[in-house]
Amino acid sequence: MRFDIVTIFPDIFTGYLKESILEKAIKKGLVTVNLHNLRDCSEDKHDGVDDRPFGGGPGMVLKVGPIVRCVEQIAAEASGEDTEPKPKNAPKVILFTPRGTKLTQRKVEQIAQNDHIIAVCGRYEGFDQRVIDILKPEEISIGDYVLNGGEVAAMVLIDTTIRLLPDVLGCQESHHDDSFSTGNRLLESSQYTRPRSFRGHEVPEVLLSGDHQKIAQWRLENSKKITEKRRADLLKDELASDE
Ligand code: 6GU
Repeated sequence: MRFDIVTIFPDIFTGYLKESILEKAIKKGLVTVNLHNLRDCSEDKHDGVDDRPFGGGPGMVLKVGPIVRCVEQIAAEASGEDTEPKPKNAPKVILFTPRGTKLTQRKVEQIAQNDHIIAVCGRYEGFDQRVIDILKPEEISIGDYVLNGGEVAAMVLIDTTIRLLPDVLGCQESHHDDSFSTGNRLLESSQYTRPRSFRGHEVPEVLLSGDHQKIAQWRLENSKKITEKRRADLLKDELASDE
């Protein structure tokens, strides 16, 4: 899977790309992440990528030209590249913005079907609408709160999609039982590891019993209790069934 990230702060990503599961996936050749500085696509010598909104109002708007040129250039280069295997489809363009549709595990599963994603990170007050009219991206938000920009959201998308790719996770970290994945609407049950006793707080006896059926039952009950208390909406979704 290939990601091209368009941002005015490419350095935000460098630490994240160098650690843990993502670093391993990149080294194994399973994931490629290319960073593009939007300023390299500005047309004026002052590196302008934003301007004041027509009609007035606070803040700045990301200009249409630099983003459209940058995304088109990435797509053109990718289609002309002599890579094996050839990309199956045109790249999917994603725009990160608080007014996008919300990223859910189901949406992540859909997006992970693409082998090439071009993700544009918003800043300031948003994008010139013509970016959306021309590139026809999917506008994505990661939740009902406001970030300073789409960079953290882009990292969330990379993180959530690559763990669904074959061979990215070891069996130790398998994603199949993850909360929110299709077919699982329960939050994780509580976990314990050594020591058995810490400051008078004991591990539940059943987990030490070796009775796997009882343990599975305890975990399911524990999951249900936690889900009911914190996220009753997930249980309601299950009743409403899958679309
Ligand atoms: Cl993708 N961008 C910004 N700026 N704020 C957000 C967001 C994205 N998702 C949630 N809040």
